[in-house]
Amino acid sequence: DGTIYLSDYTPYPFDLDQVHLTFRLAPSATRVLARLHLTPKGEGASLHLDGEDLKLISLGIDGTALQPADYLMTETGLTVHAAALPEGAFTLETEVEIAPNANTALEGLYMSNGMYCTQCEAEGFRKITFYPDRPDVMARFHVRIEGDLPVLLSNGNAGASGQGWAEWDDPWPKPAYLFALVAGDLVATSGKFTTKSGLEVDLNIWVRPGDEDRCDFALESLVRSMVWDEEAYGREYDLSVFNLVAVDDFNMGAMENKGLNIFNSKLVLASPETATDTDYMRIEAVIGHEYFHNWTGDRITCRDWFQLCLKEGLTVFRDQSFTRDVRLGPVKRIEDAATLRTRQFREDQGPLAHPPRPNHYREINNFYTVTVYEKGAEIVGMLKRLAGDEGYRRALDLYFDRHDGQACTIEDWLKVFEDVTGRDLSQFALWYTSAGTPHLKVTDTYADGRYTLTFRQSTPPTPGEAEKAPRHIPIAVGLLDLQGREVLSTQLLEMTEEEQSFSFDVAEKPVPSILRDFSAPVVLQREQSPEEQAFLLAHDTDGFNRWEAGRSLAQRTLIDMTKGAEPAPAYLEAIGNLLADDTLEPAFIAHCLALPGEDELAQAIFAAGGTPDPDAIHRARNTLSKAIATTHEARLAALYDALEVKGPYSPDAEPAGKRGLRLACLSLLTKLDGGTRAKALFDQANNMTESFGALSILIRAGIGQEASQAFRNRWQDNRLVMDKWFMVEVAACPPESAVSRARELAQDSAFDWKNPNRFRALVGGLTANHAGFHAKDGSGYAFLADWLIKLDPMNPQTAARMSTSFETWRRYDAPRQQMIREELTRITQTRGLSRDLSEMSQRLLG
Ligand code: HT7
Ligand code: ZN
Repeated sequence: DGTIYLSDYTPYPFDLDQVHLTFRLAPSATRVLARLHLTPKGEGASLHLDGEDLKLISLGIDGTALQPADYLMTETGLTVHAAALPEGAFTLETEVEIAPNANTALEGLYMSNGMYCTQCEAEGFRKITFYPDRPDVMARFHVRIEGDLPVLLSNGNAGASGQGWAEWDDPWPKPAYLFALVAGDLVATSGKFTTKSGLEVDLNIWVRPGDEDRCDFALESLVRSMVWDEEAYGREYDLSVFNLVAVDDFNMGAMENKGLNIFNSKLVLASPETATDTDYMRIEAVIGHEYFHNWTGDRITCRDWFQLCLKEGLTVFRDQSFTRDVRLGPVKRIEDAATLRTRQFREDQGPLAHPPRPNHYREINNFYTVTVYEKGAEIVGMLKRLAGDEGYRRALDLYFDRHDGQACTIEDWLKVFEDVTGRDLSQFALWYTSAGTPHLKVTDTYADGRYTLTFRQSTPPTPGEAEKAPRHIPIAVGLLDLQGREVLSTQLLEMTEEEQSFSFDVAEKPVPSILRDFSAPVVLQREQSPEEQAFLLAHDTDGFNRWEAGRSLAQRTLIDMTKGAEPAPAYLEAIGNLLADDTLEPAFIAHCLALPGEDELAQAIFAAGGTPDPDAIHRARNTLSKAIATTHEARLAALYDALEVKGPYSPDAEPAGKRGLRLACLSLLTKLDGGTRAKALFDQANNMTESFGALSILIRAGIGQEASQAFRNRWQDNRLVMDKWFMVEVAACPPESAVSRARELAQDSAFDWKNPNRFRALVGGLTANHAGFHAKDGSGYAFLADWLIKLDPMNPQTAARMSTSFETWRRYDAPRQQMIREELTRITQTRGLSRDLSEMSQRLLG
């Protein structure tokens, strides 16, 4: 069935040291001429090159055309028989024709608003020319571009150029997935950077004319990333130019092509009027992420796609550390851990669960997942805890020294930690090779001055993996006395057995603070009274666990409320204490005030053996918000007034934290004031954070029509702001009208469904509206399935990615399960379904 297995890996039988490519650009008939300098590693191997949707014009070796009997061409590639190959090194020459303007899948060479651009990861290069399109074949690329366009870019350093042509040389060997080409009418915002070793680098952010006034923040973020990587990891940039291009049509966030990063324009363009604080933060994080790939991805790449989390997990870990260091501080850990728990734990709980390093796949594009990225980053974080800061830095130095220029595996990565620390990491390796989230049950005893914590681990089964061996789990623990003083500062306990106890000598029975800083991606299960949770929310010295105590208290309160309980007084009182504590950072209070999301509550109810009722969850959240607002109205109103940020907008963490808390207060106050404050803020706001924040609050309260119309009128010509509008119109609207609003907007002339950002805004907006998507009559499911079927022939990657909204189907009641199964079956039975969506819908059905 086309499944590819890790155990089948074999090295490529040829070395490919140099590649010469010439592009003669034309929208419907681009010619690609390739010269590949190949040397056989042994004797008798035939030469296989990947290739899809290519029209072969000519094929030769060392200047002589090949005869039809010398090779075999199929839908997936071209094989030159061993007998037709000369002995020793040779040059293979091909010429093919491709049609970028017909490429709607946005993979390979395609067009976006008249501009040529490429996306080659994971297997897009085979749509450009015949080539060994696998990450362990690394070559030096020389590129010539011919086209009547003002800007012609490729990887590496600029070579000769003239009117209508340009040459580029990349001195660093790279796999084909890092190849890039951009050609169009573009303008640059430029800067310079000098590396620690004195290399002068030109920096350019390329955008469409008209967008150049929104590039400054991207350029500043790039410089911050370059400085940070030198300081935190000792890694310097290695070319004389770094080009970054923004495109409007892009399947993911961005791409780390060597020396020529290509970005979704929403992750580049920002001005105070058009981008929110969250947008600014994401732009900086993703610019950092792609830049950091230069070492963790480009200089050291993956041997095969099973090793994807080698580059992605490590690079996410690096970008998270960057944001924490330059911007958010400890609040960043709360955000990252919360994302992991809502999104990755959800994946682990359902039919798509897979190990961070999978051992088989049908379509690799379906494995760019939260498990590979975010759980991959958590694993790196655990390694750092086990090795210590200094051990981690030595391990990374060794990794860069030992593997520069290579295509590596997870085993190579773990070996550097073993060599540096002298530890045996064979049990730890299970984090990479096994799926699922361990559950950690904790009990405690106190007798004769000894406090004992006993942990028992178990991991629920995941598809294809019924039995789970115990993991090596680093558990950070601290102990507090009853006055809230720390009697044991943070200790790292290492659990390796199924059940294990750890004892501490303390004068009185302490309150434990377990899994500090979220030291491992596990579900902690511990009987805790609401009073103890409130105590930790008030006193824990660990920021993450302090937030976590409030979070679990809120979750317990809300789950009880779905069963008819009243809001818990202990929770309302704890929130009051928090609002009155002026020693706390506004951003931290804002995180504590935010109630768990509806999907997160559904996940928790299911994990505890229940069946979530989406409407009851929605009602409970509304009721609790109103109770918080009523109980603390005066304090919320005072905070709202005091937190106003005056003066020109800055996206820095401090004003952004204030705006975040102010909007959280506003959201609660709107439950009581009929929207007076929110309307006033919407009218007065001079920045998108407050304008969009107020709009969302008004729509959520069911009183947003006027503001929504005004917002649309003002921003109808701005693509990125209109994406926000489409999204919030559906995501925030009352659940009972979510599907009808989505249907209505799907008919709107501004709904360009072929643009992935717009599609994700509208269709993703509905799936983000938990109770709306799970409407009792199944209309949300049908809407999603209809659109996936429609998008699939056009853009299979985005269709497959969006299908993950169905992954939670087993949580719900029998009628909802049945309706989702029917929609998934309808998708699988669609004729001509892509490999992407076909694999996803089959896995989703389980
Ligand atoms: N490494 C990049 C992955 C990516 C991608 C994968 C499949 C299809 C389209 C894609 N665009 C970008 C992005 C990153 O993780 O940095
Ligand atoms: Zn990445």
